[in-house]
Parts: sequence; C-alpha cells; structure tokens
Amino acid sequence: MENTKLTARDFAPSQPVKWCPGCGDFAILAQVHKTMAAMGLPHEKYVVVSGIGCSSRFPYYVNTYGVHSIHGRAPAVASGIKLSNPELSVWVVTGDGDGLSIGGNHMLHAIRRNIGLKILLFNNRIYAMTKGQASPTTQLGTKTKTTPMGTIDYPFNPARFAIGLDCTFVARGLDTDMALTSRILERAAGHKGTAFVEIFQKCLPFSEKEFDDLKDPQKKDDLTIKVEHGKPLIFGKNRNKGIVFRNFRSEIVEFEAGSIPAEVAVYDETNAEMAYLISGFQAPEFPIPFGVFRASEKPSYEELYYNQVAAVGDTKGNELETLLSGPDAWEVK
Ligand SMILES: Cc1ncc(C[n+]2csc(CCOP(=O)(O)OP(=O)(O)O)c2C)c(N)n1
Repeated sequence: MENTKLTARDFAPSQPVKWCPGCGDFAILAQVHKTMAAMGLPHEKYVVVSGIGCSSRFPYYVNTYGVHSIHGRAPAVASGIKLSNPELSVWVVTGDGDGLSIGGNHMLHAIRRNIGLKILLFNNRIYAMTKGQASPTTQLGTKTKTTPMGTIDYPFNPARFAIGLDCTFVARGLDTDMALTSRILERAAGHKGTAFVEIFQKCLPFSEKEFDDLKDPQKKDDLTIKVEHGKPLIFGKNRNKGIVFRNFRSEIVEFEAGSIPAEVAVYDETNAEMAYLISGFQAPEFPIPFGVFRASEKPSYEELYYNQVAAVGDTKGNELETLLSGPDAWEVK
C-alpha cells in the first residue's frame, strides 16, 4: 500500500518538461503538483486527460495516470473514465483552441451533464503548438498568422460560456498569480460536479503582449477585480472603486477609501445571475474579474447514473434481447 502523504515533488515528472522558457504553463503545472499533494490521494487515484496542443502535453508532466488523447476530445475520454470509476480524481487539461474550437461541442456537453471533472482551460488566446493562428479567444483586431489584417471574429469568453451552461463551479485564474491560482485549484479539487477553471496563460512566442497590463504593478489594481464570496466588489489602487448592480446593469462608483457605500454589491458565488454579469466584464469599461465566480451544488452525472442503475436493478425485462425483439420491435415490410 502506497504512503498517501505525498509532496508536490512526488507528482513532478521524471522527464524534462518541453515548453518554451517563460511559458505560463510551468507555473500552472507547479500549482497542480501542489494541489494533488494537498488532496492526499495516492498517485493511482488521479488521471490527467488532455487533447492536442502545448498545454495538452500536461499528462506527461504529472506523475499519475494520464491520457494524451485526440484533438478536442479530452472531455469525452475523461467522462468515460470518471463514469467507469467515480472514485478517481479526473483532470482535463486543454487549451482555448483544443477545448473551444474543435472541442467546443464536447466541452459543452461535459459541462451540462455536471460530470465530476476538473477542467483546466489554459487561455493564451492563440494556437501555440501550430505556431500562432487565431483561436476562438483571440481578441478582435489581433494580427496573427491566419489574420494578417487583424481578426474580425468576436472572441469567446470561456468563463461566461461555462456560467451560461449552469456549470456548478466556474473560476478564472492567472498564471503569474500563484496565490490566486492555488486557492482556485484547491476549491476545484474538492468540488463534486464539473469544475471549470479558465487560466489566463502567457505564450511568449505567439501572444507575447497578452495580459501584460493585468500584471503591470502600476495598472493591475485598476484593471482587475478579485471576486470573493461574501466580500464587497471593490478594486482600484486606492481600493476606492466599487461595483453596483442596478436594474441588471453593472456600474462603477467611486468613494472615499475605507468608506464603502452600502450600494456596492457583496459578491455571492451561489447567485448565477451575479456570476453571469461579472464574467462579462471587459476592460477598459470594467475591471477584468478573477477568482471563483460560481460555486453551487447539484447531483453529479455519475451519481445520477449509479442511482439509476441501482434503482433499475438486474431485471430480465431490460435485457438487450427483449429490447430488440420484444413487444416494441417492428419490421419494415
Ligand atoms: C484533427 C486535428 N486538427 C488540427 C490539428 C492541429 N492542431 C494541433 S494543436 C492545435 C491548436 C492548439 O491550440 P490550443 O488548444 O490553444 O493549445 P496551445 O498550443 O495554445 O497550448 C491544432 C489546431 C490536429 N492536431 N488535429
């Protein structure tokens, strides 16, 4: 029996990690190692499933079971694994191209089922592995290899997509904010249904400037807001700006630091409408939100499935032969 008191180092790979120097994936990987160690399960209880892309090399870099599957299909492969053995902690690692372009359909059905997967979507707003084509999250007007005059596609907002599907856990992290990402992963790890975590992640060769302002010490406090359950929605270098929701519209109010007006909203992660409003925030009109946007509970797919199997039981009436040639069968003549 393996000792389950593992450390982050025990989850590190035995082989070199092949990402470009400075890639945001390294920091996320280190946090996943730590989170798995903190969960206290032995190696064989974890499975990391990915599709195709730089981010999708992840299973090689975690010392657990893993499947490097096919482009966009990680949610389907992971769903099968989770359903066959719900005791496993199943993690999906995907990119904005893998998970939202070719895999968008698979992603949406995994989420709507509330199957117990931890889905980490690394959003670098580009196809990195294939060298810089526009992805569904590339911002309007960005010049890429496939959009030399600037993209004319309106970009996708992954966190908002998940909230729109009533995903029971939705969060957004940032590769350089380890304290934040660590808190999010810890909560995602303990969540029962689908946990969808979007992580903004820098790709040095192909989306070098993305997210720079959100990390700039001079700008970041005015450009971002940390969302925390039960805490007022305030932000700004002097903590003197707040969010007010009036008639289903969001507004920014300014106040004297330290005296937060009562009209400033207190964040409630169980409120789907609030989560939807906050997840739509775009700069420069509104600060970019980070943290846990939504956390709620409903029975997971695997729970409903096994309950149904137990309720139906082993009855002869449900045998395949009866279904194929029983009273409901008919013949085309
Ligand atoms: C069926 C299929 N279509 C296209 C490709 C080419 N392809 C490989 S990775 C990739 C995009 C990966 O982008 P993303 O998911 O954002 O990951 P990143 O490399 O940025 O981490 C594409 C289009 C493929 N491997 N298979």
